[in-house]
Parts: sequence; C-alpha cells; structure tokens
Amino acid sequence: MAKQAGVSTGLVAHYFGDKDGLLEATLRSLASRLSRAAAARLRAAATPRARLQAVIDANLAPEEMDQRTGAVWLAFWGQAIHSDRLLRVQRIYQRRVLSNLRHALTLLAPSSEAERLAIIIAAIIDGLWLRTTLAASWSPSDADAARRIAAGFVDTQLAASTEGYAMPMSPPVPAASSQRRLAAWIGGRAAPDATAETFVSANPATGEALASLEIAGIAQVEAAVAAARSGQKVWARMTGMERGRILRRVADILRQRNDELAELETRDTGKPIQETRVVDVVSGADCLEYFAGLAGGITGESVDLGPAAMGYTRREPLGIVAGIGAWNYPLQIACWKAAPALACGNAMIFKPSELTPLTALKLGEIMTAAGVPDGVFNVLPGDGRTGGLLTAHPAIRKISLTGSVPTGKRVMAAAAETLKQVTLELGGKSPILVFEDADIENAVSGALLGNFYSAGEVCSNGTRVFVDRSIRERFLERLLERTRKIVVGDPLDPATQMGALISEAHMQKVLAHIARGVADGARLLCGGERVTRDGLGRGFFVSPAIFDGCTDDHSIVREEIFGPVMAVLTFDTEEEAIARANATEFGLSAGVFTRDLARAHRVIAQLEAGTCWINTYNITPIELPFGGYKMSGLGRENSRAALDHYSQIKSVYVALTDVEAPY
Ligand code: TXE
Repeated sequence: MAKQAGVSTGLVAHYFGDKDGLLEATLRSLASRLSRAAAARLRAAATPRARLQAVIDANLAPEEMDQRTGAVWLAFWGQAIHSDRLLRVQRIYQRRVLSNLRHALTLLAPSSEAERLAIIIAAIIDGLWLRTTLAASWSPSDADAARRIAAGFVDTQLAASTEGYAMPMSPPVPAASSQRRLAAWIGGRAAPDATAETFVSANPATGEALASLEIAGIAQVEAAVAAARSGQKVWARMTGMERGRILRRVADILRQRNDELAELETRDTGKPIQETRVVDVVSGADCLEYFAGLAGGITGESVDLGPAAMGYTRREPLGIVAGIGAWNYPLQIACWKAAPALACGNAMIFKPSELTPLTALKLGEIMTAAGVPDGVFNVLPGDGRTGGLLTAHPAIRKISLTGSVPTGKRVMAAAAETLKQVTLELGGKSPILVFEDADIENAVSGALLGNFYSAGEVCSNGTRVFVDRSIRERFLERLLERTRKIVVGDPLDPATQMGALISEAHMQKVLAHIARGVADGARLLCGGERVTRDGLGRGFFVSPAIFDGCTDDHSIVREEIFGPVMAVLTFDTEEEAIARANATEFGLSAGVFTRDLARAHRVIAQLEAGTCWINTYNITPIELPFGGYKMSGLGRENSRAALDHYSQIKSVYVALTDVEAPY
C-alpha cells in the first residue's frame, strides 16, 4: 500500500498502525463523504417522499458504485467480519442510513410501519448497490436504473402500508398569515371553529397556498347531521316539482359563474383552463338540470291486487346521505352526488378530497343562494378521518364514494356496522380495442382522450390500448406525431393542453410506474419525464408517455397509474383481444374502434365493464348510467338509475273489504 501511495512503509505505519488502521481511516472518510452527500440532498428535499428519495439517491449515486469506489467499499465489507474496528464503523454507517430513512418515513406511513419499512428499504439499497457494483460491465446509467427500481419499490411498499392510514396533516406548503381560512358549510352558512386543526390547499402547478381549511371533526359532523336532519324534513315535504325548480336555479348559477369556478378549479387541481371551462362546471350544471327535471317525476306505482285490495308503492328518500369525493373532478363529483340525492328529497353531507376542497365549498354557497333550505347540502372539509366519521355515523343512511379501491373496501366494511347503503365509484385499468378496419384517426383521438385528458387523472381512462397487429405501425406513427404536439404548461394559459398532476407524491408515484415500465422491458416511445422548463419546476408536470412492446404481465399494464401513461399492446384475433381485455380485476370502462357494426356490438357484449364506448372514448352524458363492474365499484351514478340508489320503496297494501280473521 505504501508503495502504491508513493510513501515509505514507516510513514504508513506511523499514521495508521497496521493494515486495519489504514482501512478504518479510509472507511471513515468514505462513510463521512457519503453522509455529507446525503445531508446535502436531504436539505434540498421539500417533502417527506423527497427526503426518502434523497437517502436512496445518495446511497445509489454513480460515484458510490463506480469500479474504483465500489472495489474499496467491497474490500471493507469483506474485512469487516474479521475486524471489530471495521465492524464498528460499518454499524455506525448502517444506523445513519436507517435513521434517515425512518425519519422520512414517519410522515409517510403509520409509525408501526416506519421501522419495518426503513429496514426493508435499507436492505433493498444494499442489494441494488451490490448487484450494480458487481455487474459485468458498469456504466453510470446502471446507477440511474438502480435508483429507479428502488423508487418504484418504495412507492409500492408505501401504497401497501398506508392503505387505510390517514396521513398526519403536514401541509407541504407553509400557510401564509394573510391566507384565507375556510370553514365547513353547515346549515346554510360557514361554521368556523377556532380550535380546529387546519390543512392547506395548494396549487399543484405553482406550489402557491390557496387557502387554509379547518378539518371537520366530531363536533362539525354532529352539527352537520343536526342541520341535515331539520333541513331534510323541510325539503322532503316539498313536492318534486318545487325541489326541481330550486335545483334548476343551482344549475343556472353554476353556468353564470362558469369562468370564475373553472379558474378556481384549475388553481386547485392543476388541470388546464381549456378543460375546466368546458367540462367541469358544465357537467355539474348538466347533472343538476337533469335531476331537476326528473324530480317531479319520481313516483311509485299502483299495483292491481284484485277486487278485494289494491297496492301501491311510494318512492321515499333515505334521509341523510353522505358523499365523499376524489380530487380529479372535485366540483363535478360533488354535483353528480348531490343532484340525484337532493332530487329524491334527501339531505347531503359532502366531504371533498383534502387535496381539492375549494369548489365544493362554493357549491354550498350557491345551493343556499339558489334557495335550497338550510341544512340540505352541507360541506365538511377534512381528510380520511372526517370521511371515517361520516361512514360510521348511525344517522347517515348512505355513503357514495369516489376514490381508490382500498378506500372503497374500507368504506364498505365500515358501512356494514350501521348497514348503510354504499355506492362506490373506484379505479380502473380499462381497455381500448382497435380493430384492423377502424378509422385510425378516430382511434388515435380516442386513445389520446382516454389517456391524456386531465393529465391522465381519470378513472375511466383506457390505459391498455390493444391494436390489431396489422395496423400497429400506422397507429403508432399517428399516435406519436400527435402526442409530441401536446402542449404541457401553465394550466391558466388557454393554449395549455396538459397541466400539472395533483401533488408531488402523486407525481413521484407516476414517475416510479414509468421507471418500472422501463425496468420491466417495455419501450418508452415518448415522454414520461418531469417537465421543469419555464418555471414549471415549481409544480408537478409530467410529459405524456407512450409505451410500446408491453406484455400483459408488466406492472404498467396491470396497475392503475392515474397519470399520462399509455400502454400499447398488439393482438391477432378478436377472441384473444376480448380475453386479454377482460383479464383484469377492474371493470370500469372499455372502448371498441371498428367500422363493422356487428363486431362492435358482439365485442362490447363480451367485455366485462360497466361503461362502454363504440368509436369514441370517455364521453359521459348525464343521461347514461356511469359505474363499474368487478373491483371498479358498485351502483351507478347519473341517469334514472341513480334515483334507485338515493331512494327506498315503501309498499302499501290497501284493503277494500272487511278483514277476514279466523279467530
Ligand atoms: O383516493 P382515496 P386519493 C385512485 C387513483 C389515485 C388513488 C388515490 O389511483 O392515485 O385513487 O387517490 C376519503 N373513510 N383514484 O388519495 O384515498 C379521502 O379523504 C372514508 C381513483 O384521492 O381513495 C377522499 O376524500 N373516506 C378515483 C376520498 O376518500 C376516506 C379518483 C378518496 O380518497 C377514507 C381519484 C376512509 N377511511 C383517485 N380514507 C376515481 N374513481 O376516479 C380516505 N377517504
């Protein structure tokens, strides 16, 4: 060693004593260099997930696994088992990694899980480091791949271990002191509670804090139930026509205030203003108008029971019902639930997603302004804990949830305690089948709409695009050409076609899915990267990604990504396409593109999905039922079918003769 270093053996012996001493000194210097690099990355990380990534990135950085550094680290680990001194240093280094991981995890997972996850992630880091360092031919891109694999693994673990867990509310954005503080909407007015915990709703395109909101706890839930109880009595006594007239006014106000509400929705969700101006508010108004029209026609039936009796049924409201919303279409979801519920004479307590609570509160104000009696529509901001209180409340007779499958299962299980009815609108991994005779331009349009509208954050998206092998080249060529022109940018700019994803955590999840797709061997034809140019780095933008060369077992083909990621697959026969399209636990939607009408209907009839399209995709008129098969949900929203889910039937037997009694 002295010879290699160009110094005398005496000098080496003087400073380090023996070989172990020299190794220990070098090990300490390597370990402290690594720990400085990790600390720098940790300082730059703004969120708990980014801190977790900082630890991974530092440990799997190319400079930690190039051939020279790798060889030195390996020499230490080889020697450590023979030397207590080396073992001590190694343990200090391992404890530091674990403690950094544990610290980042305390805000991402339940405390009981943080320790276990930290150990697993540390082991994955070590394993990936070893495999990469020992690879036959090493290049810095191997380190990138290792980091992506670790990130994907971490996201899967987090998703599994946080199932059912309401994150501690740690606002990613500090609340400015001048910021608006918004309270629950109960009994026709804001119901502030100075003692409530708050959370911040932020603009995912800029990070700007929009408002701080009070989390509704037990007291607010009880107040909302009391208000709903008295409001519902007044509301149910009105005729359907009267209720319809008021709901129609709500629709009118929504339309009058379309642009203002669309802008608020864009700020809260990151979706482009060119979408929210024409879809989000309009679809909510359409729904209110449709059910306003039906309200007067909600009737029972009369049943002929012969000359001695007659029967009739009354269709009555359930009483107090609750809606729990997701973050992708906040105002639309609130309207889709409130309109049929109110048309039937129920009172509703609505809990918007904690990520996008602002437009539902506006809807509360608008309902009151339109003449909906106090207490008939209440809005409780909050997270899963507020949702849990609603699901458990014995006075609430029904829950309608739009959200993820794990939350759906939890809500259904909790609702069983009080035998509530449930409607669940959950996720999907829907297929689009493009046959060889399809109009290619239309099929490409459908695939683009069904994957990239709202940055792919749509439950019914057709993320598995099955294309007949004979037209694959033509289809891909046009698909890529048109995808590359999609304008990603500031959501408030009318020219922007794709805005931001909802949050940093969600963006990381989407990027991890993309990395896993690459690692699994699918070909990423375009996009799939974070977009940071022109100030977009303050938000969470990802360019539209298209994967080709996918197989049915790839995770990007099996799991819901909820981002701008399309997987293209090829098929040879109709039977094969149908079988593969159905080979999923989900069943929300499906699309078929063909000019052959007989085939279109034949194929649609065999697809296991609740909402289907022929020669278009993702159009959801209020007049048609919307909902899923299999794990995608229960019940239907929109159309007359929704009335069944918000009403109950009373049967009445009317005797027309004397009562015959044998005793
Ligand atoms: O859904 P969650 P998130 C999918 C999509 C997305 C994932 C997570 O894959 O990445 O779901 O989205 C409330 N009791 N979809 O986090 O967690 C919660 O506060 C009662 C598909 O938004 O399911 C929120 O208001 N309520 C979906 C709502 O449930 C609870 C659209 C949904 O939250 C609760 C959005 C509990 N225990 C995301 N826990 C679609 N169908 O389109 C949470 N909530």
